[in-house]
Amino acid sequence: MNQRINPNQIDRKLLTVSDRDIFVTTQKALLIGIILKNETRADKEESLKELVNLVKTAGSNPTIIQTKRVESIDPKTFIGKGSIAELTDISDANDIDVVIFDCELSPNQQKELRSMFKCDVVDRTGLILDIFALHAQSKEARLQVELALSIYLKPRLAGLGKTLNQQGGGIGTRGPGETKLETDSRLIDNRINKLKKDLKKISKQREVQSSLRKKNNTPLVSIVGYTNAGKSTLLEKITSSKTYVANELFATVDSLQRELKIDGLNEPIIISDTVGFIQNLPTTLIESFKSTLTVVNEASLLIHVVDAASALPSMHIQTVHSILKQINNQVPEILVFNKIDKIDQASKNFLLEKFKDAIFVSAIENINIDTLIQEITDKIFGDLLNVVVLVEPHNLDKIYKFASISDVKNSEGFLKVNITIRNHYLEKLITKDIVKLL
Ligand SMILES: Nc1nc2c(ncn2[C@@H]2O[C@H](COP(=O)(O)OP(=O)(O)OP(=O)(O)O)[C@@H](O)[C@H]2O)c(=O)[nH]1
Ligand SMILES: [Mg+2]
Repeated sequence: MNQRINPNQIDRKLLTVSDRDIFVTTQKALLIGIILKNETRADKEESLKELVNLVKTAGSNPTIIQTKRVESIDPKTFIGKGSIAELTDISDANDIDVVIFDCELSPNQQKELRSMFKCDVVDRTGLILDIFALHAQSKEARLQVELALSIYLKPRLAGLGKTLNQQGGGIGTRGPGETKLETDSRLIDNRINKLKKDLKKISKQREVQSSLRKKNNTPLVSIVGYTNAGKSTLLEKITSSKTYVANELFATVDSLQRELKIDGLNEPIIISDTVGFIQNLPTTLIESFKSTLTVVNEASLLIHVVDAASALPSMHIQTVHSILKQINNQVPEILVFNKIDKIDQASKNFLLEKFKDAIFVSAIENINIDTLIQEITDKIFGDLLNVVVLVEPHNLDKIYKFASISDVKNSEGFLKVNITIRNHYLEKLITKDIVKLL
């Protein structure tokens, strides 16, 4: 069993050495925000705040935060020599264990920076991969994370050299659960191929489940959204089930499905929770998680959850839309602003004005959850209609399952029945010649 580990108690350098070494002090991290040409400090503020949360979630301590303007990217070191000299002084003076850049570094840049800082240097991608490794629970998620990490690590192995082999790896070099990543460059390709094969097997099983669901015509709704928007909390609230909720980024890495039973309808709706999105989500992760993300593509409806209290809800919405586009998703969505208990009336009015079709809820305070369930039901099963239909007497039994009947009259060998029914079922009964509309 993969045991959940409290990230606040992990020292990454020692994690893979033995269980005894897990509970030691946290690493001190120096965070470096990057402002590129044509970008403003304000543009990058949110990204840097996010980096702080990512570092905390990964179990390190964001001890010092620096921002550097980069006019032109140095192919060897990303930031210029002057800035590096300044930052290495800060790192030395503060006994920093890991330097984290809020950008993507090439394997060579990472190697060069490691030797300059004389400690571990990690980029945003490495950090996100590390959190995925920490949080992956199911076999599939763990294989997917290991695949993404192996692909990321492969060109970086040369730069890690002895450090990695002796210490067992830092952020971005540790496998999911207790797995030790393959660090021998001659063997890594074999491992990548094996992981791909194993994942293919699991995705075949997923296909079987999905075709069963399709055969039974069970509707599937998928919850998507930016990380930490409250997707798992909402799933828990809607379906009255237990899921893992935490104030961490990427608390959910596995895809999870729950049934929503609706009063008066005899078919459940399957609601799936999945991994959250973030700006600059590493492409290797999207690739490796493709099969988990197929659930999002197979859904007939998306619930797109947005944290109403976030500083940049529009940026979060755009990020989610652009990742959905990358996986060729065209499923219609209901936009849901969650955490409205955290915002004041003025902010709510602003969002109401800007996003007229959205639903505003609080999963924690149970505000408007019924409205959301109603909206999901209406979208999946169509409107609730009150109609009079003609039915042959022997077919009356077949209607009870789908409709509530208020009045039955005889009419020239037929029954004239007044029913209340969802459009989805009415169409089904008409196509099967069980009822005729009057
Ligand atoms: N105030 C408030 N907090 C909420 C609400 N819904 C969720 N939260 C909190 O937001 C944090 C994230 O919730 P999750 O449900 O784990 O969010 P998620 O979208 O599943 O996050 P990831 O799986 O990490 O992408 C937790 O601390 C929740 O308690 C809400 O309606 N109001
Ligand atoms: Mg979650």
